[in-house]
Amino acid sequence: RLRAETARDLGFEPMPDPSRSVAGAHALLATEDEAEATALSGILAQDGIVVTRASDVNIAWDRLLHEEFDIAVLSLWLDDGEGLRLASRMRAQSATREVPVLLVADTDQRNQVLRGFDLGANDHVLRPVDANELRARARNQIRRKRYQERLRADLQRSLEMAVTDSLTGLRNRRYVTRHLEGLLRAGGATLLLIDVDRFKSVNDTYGHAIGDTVLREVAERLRLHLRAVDVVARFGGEEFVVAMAPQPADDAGLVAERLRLAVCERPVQVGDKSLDISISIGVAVARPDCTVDELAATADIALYRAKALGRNRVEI
Ligand code: GH3
Ligand code: MG
Ligand code: MG
Ligand code: MG
Repeated sequence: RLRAETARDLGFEPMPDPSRSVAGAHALLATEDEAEATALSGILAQDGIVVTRASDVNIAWDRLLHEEFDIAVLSLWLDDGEGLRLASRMRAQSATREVPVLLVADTDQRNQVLRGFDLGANDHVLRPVDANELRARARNQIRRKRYQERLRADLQRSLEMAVTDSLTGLRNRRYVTRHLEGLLRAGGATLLLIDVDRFKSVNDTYGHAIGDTVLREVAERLRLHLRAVDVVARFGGEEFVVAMAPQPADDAGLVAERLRLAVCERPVQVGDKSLDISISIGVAVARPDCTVDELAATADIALYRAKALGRNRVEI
């Protein structure tokens, strides 16, 4: 488990921030009663909430679909009880699913309010509406919704980081291993194992930072010369892999040859330095029931042969 400090360093908030202003939040206010609409708008405006009014269910739904809201304040009795149906419709549609619903109800509508919770409403206020209560409940829902959005964005970012190699921006070893497992389960895979030639001497001659720049440039050339369906990853160190659908060895050899040329055809420019870089590639086509490790081992044998035969070449 992440320590709290680590989580904070990574930008995760432990909970919604109760001191955070809701000014600028956008509310949909749907009530059939003009006077109530004016009164509730005025109350919400005290927190800087921008209110869009809707006097019936159709107008409300249209607004919800076409504008971004942080909260929907719905009169339960809207169009003779359609308020609840609107709440449940909001939950059924992805565009409105995350918008909190605050019901405005009469004291004798408690049962409908309870049903409303089952349909996805988040909170309620009873008439006569107490200004401070409405404000507090609205703020609470808006903050919760914004927090949820942040968590979702953080999760997305974390997932992205978990599958990305930070030096090159390519997929990482973990990802490509899973991807290969999937390809093998689905019937087969082709693997290119790529190793930069005499890379140690790049580091020794020019330093590690320039070595890193070369790795980024090699990664970019590989990426540019592959189809979007082929997964290219940094496997570790100065090794890369390409995972492709099963195909005849000769076809895979042509792809590998294209990549080899893309790397060696023109020097890598780093500042005023011009470096001749090349790669060797081992190609492996999966046999039935082969595992990722077996596929990688086969490609490794081919790669070793490419190195032994002089480097800057493809072996199958
Ligand atoms: P060969 O043609 O046989 O592959 O020779 P080589 O020098 O590339 O092989 P070797 O495996 O001996 O050296 C690989 C070098 O790659 C060693 C290591 O310092 C360097 N290396 C590994 N990871 C990184 C990295 O992330 N950045 C940099 N700059 N260098 C790295
Ligand atoms: Mg190596
Ligand atoms: Mg080596
Ligand atoms: Mg090498």
